Amino acid sequence: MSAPDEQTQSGPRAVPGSVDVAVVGAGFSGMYLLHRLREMNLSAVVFEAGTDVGGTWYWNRYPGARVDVESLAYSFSFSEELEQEYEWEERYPTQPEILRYARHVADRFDLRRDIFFGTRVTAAAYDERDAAWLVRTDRGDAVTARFLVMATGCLSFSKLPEVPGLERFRGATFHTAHWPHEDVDFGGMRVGLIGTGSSGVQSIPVIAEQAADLTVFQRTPAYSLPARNRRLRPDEIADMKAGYRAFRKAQRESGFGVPVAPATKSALEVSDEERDTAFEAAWESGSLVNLLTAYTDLAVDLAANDTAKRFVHGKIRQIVKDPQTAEDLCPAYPFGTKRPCLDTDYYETYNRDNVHLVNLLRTPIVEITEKGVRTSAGEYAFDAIVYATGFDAMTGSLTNVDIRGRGGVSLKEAWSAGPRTYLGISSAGFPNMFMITGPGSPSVLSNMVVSIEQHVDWVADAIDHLDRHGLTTIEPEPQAQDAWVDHVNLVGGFTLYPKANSWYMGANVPGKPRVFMPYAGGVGEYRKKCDEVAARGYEGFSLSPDGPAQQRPADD
Ligand code: N01
Repeated sequence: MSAPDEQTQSGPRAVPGSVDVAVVGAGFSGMYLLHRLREMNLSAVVFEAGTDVGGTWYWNRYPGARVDVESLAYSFSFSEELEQEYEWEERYPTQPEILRYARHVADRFDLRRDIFFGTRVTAAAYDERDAAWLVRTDRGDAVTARFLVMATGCLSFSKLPEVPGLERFRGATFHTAHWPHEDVDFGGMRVGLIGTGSSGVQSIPVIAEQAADLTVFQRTPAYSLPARNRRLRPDEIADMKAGYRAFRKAQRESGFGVPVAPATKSALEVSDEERDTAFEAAWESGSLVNLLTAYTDLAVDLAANDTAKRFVHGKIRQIVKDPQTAEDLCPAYPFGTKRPCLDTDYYETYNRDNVHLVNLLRTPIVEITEKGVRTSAGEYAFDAIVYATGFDAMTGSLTNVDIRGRGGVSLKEAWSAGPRTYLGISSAGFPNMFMITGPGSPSVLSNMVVSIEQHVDWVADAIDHLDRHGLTTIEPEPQAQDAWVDHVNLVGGFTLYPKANSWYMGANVPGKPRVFMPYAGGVGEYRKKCDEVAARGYEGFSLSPDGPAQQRPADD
């Protein structure tokens, strides 16, 4: 173990010059990892660009922001005391409630003393001679670490629309992923909102209630299901707390990190009435996964998927009174192939007199002007524009840090044709660097907290294994990585996911390689694979006492 020795400065506390592990990000991943590392008596430093813990839930403060996994399931399982003492209020908690939870965890486990807030990691370079990472920040810190862990989140590098004139607009502008910390009041304002993914779908009904007028610019409609959110009842909280161990086991063995009864029938083998009853129950249940998992083949067979697609289209046409608006809101791509949304009164909001939908497929945005938004049909004037335009997902938060592995090769170069990882945890050429919920792992196709805990535990155990066996470096073997990338593509290819232009595919970022990035094999199967790899002495990784000898510089 390296002892914190020489010090560099970052704010009032001194950043240690050398640690065992440098962690980037103090969201759920970074917080739990720090806790695990401390339990192992390793020295660690966490750098966080925000001024507090929480990651996603620190940045995404837009009106209506909630998680769409139930609170009692979207919570840490590593501490039974934490599970028992924490009191969730709502079925689907608001952003402030989740941030409160993150802060509680930070305080309860005394995490803040090793976290450097307001500090962004700008570069990390692997020194082959010393088998260590040199991590640099925007505050001038330089820290040497035996291990680097990127706990930077899958949806944290935000993007603006690729249209000219963004800087010209004279009114107020907002991005859902960088919402101000103080209250924003749209009262009396004409607001334009671009983007109808989860962030748009959640914020539109709330902004519509405040604004004088709201115009929504939609390029691709979302499939959105009603959340049926409510306050939790004391009896259901007590039941969950009494049965938490069995529930956590079921989460870990499930497909999405959310236990659901496995489907037994094809959507095409049942009568229309039976299917409608099942779909109606899923719609009423207020769940993100119940509709997609109602039948065995909805995610893999187009004809089966069409039945779910028609069902949701029917609901949209029933709710939205203006027929043209209803048609514009009906997605053409298969259900579930872009991330579905959970909403409160999303479709109902289009029945309000002060809400208008602009279909960008008919009239694309030409430019942002001083007054507002110009489409091919004309100019719309606004007092404020909200960009709900999403993220350079899964890879953006990794490739936009100047990470350089062996031979000075940058991660951006190494992934120029798409991300290449072994197990979504690490990448060949980047020894002793781990990613929490990286591309090639279930990550965004799962309850993130379940996947985060699994990765953090795996990484902590891997470091422990190295230390116990007198080993210094761990790095994927290129053949194992190639095989894993092929497997991820093969499994993705069995599903309908590649059929949509989604951020899962990198399709929302011009020029980004079109690759299905998450692993679609399910969190249970994936966990088994990771456990097997570890049990077989980290099969597919090269473990070395002093770094891969053949890679050492000639003068060494
Ligand atoms: O981002 P998105 P998000 N011109 O990428 C449109 C998680 N999340 O922030 O689809 C016009 O989904 C873009 O159009 P298109 C969740 O995993 C979770 O909403 O690319 N439009 C799309 O409509 C989610 O999936 C929660 O054609 C442009 C929208 O902007 C993920 O984060 C809440 C455009 C972006 O939607 C991302 O969600 C919020 C352009 N140039 C987020 N560029 C919960 O747990 C982009 N768009 C509830």
